[in-house]
Amino acid sequence: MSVVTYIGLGSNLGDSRQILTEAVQNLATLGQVKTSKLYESPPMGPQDQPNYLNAVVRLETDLEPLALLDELQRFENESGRVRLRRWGERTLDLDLLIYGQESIQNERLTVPHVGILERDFVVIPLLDLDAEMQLKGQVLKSLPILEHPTVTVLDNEDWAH
Ligand code: PH2
Ligand code: MG
Ligand code: MG
Repeated sequence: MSVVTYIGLGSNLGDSRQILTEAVQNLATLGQVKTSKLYESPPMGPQDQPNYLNAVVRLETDLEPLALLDELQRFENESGRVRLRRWGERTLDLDLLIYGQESIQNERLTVPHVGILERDFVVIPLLDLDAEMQLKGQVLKSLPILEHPTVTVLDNEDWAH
């Protein structure tokens, strides 16, 4: 039985656009994918780091949550992941944002991912993929953070192809 999941993609080190494109191709080996637009966003956390490229992928997969997390971490590592500090710069970050309707809390995983509703670089690409999405009882398109978005569109949904 396949499940609809959403994966957050971020990069602000190296050739971020190429790194995210390869990440989409890797995700496509796990099931059917659909990509959001590609965005540039100012860093959340330490300000002395480059802007991020961000996007979200909708992935329909048969993998169980922890098996999916293993694959995401494998892709991060295979991309030569460098991560210098908490909230700091990194070559590739793949976050399991949403897994079907499930709420998951264990040592390795919190789903829905913490902080989704406060991050326009996550909410805006999620809305590309499902304009009517609701999460934790909130209608995403009505969130106040969307009144003053900090993200810029770099490319349309075809950016990874
Ligand atoms: N990821 C972080 C820390 N800060 N800022 C932006 N704009 N985008 C990110 O993906 C991001 C961040 C750690 O995962
Ligand atoms: Mg992250
Ligand atoms: Mg992460």
